[in-house]
Amino acid sequence: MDQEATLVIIKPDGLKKSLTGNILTRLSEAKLKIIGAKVVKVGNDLANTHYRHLKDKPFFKELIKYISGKLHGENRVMPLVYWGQAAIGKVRRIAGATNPEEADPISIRGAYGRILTTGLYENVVHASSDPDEAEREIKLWFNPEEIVYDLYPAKEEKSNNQNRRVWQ
Ligand code: DAT
Ligand code: MG
Repeated sequence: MDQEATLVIIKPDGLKKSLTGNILTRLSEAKLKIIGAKVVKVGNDLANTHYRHLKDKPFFKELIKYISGKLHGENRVMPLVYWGQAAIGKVRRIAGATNPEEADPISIRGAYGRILTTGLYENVVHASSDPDEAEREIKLWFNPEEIVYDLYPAKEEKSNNQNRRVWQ
């Protein structure tokens, strides 16, 4: 299995419950490298683009409120890029199943997630599901210069008389 990158997002409930340290400790079991990390305020556009594949689901509106912090009064998430052998599968295993009640109790979602009365799964972390989604999501959440490896082709662009790198 090749080296690959995957996106993790610690969701607003993870930040509100001060779980950042616990989550990073659990993920460190995978022996992957963190090659990008930041704290981001999530607006509607970013939320909708990130979850665009779910826009026809009955829980979509609630999901957008959740990821953009409106359920927690906590408009912050922490995206991270992990890199290494079979990174996508390793992180998904440590994160646990989508439904926190079905997730292994020692997984992150099994230990810290819950189902809201609206039916939404509040499951603490996002983890990319496959290589195509990982690439789409990493390019959505990070600029090339925010990641320490050259993961995907990028190019110089001039904006406001300054050069910056953007994804090709
Ligand atoms: P995952 O986050 O495991 O990749 P997904 O991409 O299918 O799962 O869904 C994105 C998020 O939407 C998920 O983390 C929690 C919520 N969700 C998914 N399926 C749901 C369902 N059937 N009921 C309620 N919330 C759901
Ligand atoms: Mg998904």
